[in-house]
Amino acid sequence: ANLARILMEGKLGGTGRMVILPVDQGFEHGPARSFAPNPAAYDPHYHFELAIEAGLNAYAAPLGMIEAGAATFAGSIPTILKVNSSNSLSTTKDQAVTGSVSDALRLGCSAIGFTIYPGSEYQFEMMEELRELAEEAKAAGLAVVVWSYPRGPMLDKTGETAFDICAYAAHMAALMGAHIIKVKPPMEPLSLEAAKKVYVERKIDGSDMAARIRHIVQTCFNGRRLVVFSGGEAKGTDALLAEVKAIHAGGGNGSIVGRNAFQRPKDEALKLLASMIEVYKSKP
Ligand code: FBP
Repeated sequence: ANLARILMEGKLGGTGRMVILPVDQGFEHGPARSFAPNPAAYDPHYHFELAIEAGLNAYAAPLGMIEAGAATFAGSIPTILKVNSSNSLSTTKDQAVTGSVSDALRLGCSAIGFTIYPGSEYQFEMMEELRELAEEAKAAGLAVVVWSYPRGPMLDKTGETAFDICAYAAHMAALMGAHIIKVKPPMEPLSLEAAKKVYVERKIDGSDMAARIRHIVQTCFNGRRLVVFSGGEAKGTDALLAEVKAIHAGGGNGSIVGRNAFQRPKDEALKLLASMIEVYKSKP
């Protein structure tokens, strides 16, 4: 029922496609890097209002952000409580557990959100934490959203978003029981030597973004799980919409876009989100 709440909400309700606003960048990158480009975004209410006015499917944030808006906005839009977080002051590729299933229930959230870093020295601890929290969340009827972001000693910056690595990370999130899987848009080239051979031999098409998205969806149980793609650092409207069109053409379920939305003035953000929704409503 909680997953259905997310899928049925907003302007994309009932289409199987979704756009979600994630605002955990204050934790992950710090407040100045996140909110100074649009100071209105220091206010947690701003993000609830933006997500509601844009007609999005859900709003995802850490505990403090959801608590600060709960009294005013509870029930107005499905929320995803981000229950772990990293920060840019740390040199380790790890996340601390910063919220609980009982917090999510108390705040009327529809889901918990959890980040794993496949490839990091701490990946197994993160996966074990996810296992426990996901079991508890599902027992309470909450959906589970997993941010699967590869990083660690064997991956350079390009490797983190390489096609084979993204597919591997997405598949692991599906295996961990995620209802919604969030990865970065997959890029060329392939990263692992072994994967290069397999991908070429098995003729897995990674020639363009839509083909790569199609493969990521395939690795998430052939479309039996929902896959959404993040927006990344602020970029131009045309570049973002081109990516969204490729996600849609490749059968992805949607976008989870933070900085590209809340770092713009609100009217521009609303315009951009409306254009993204139009793409997802169109025939792929
Ligand atoms: P953006 O659209 O701003 O990229 O948000 C997506 C997101 O997953 C956030 O939820 C998270 O804070 C951020 O990206 C993490 O990015 P990174 O780990 O690459 O710094």
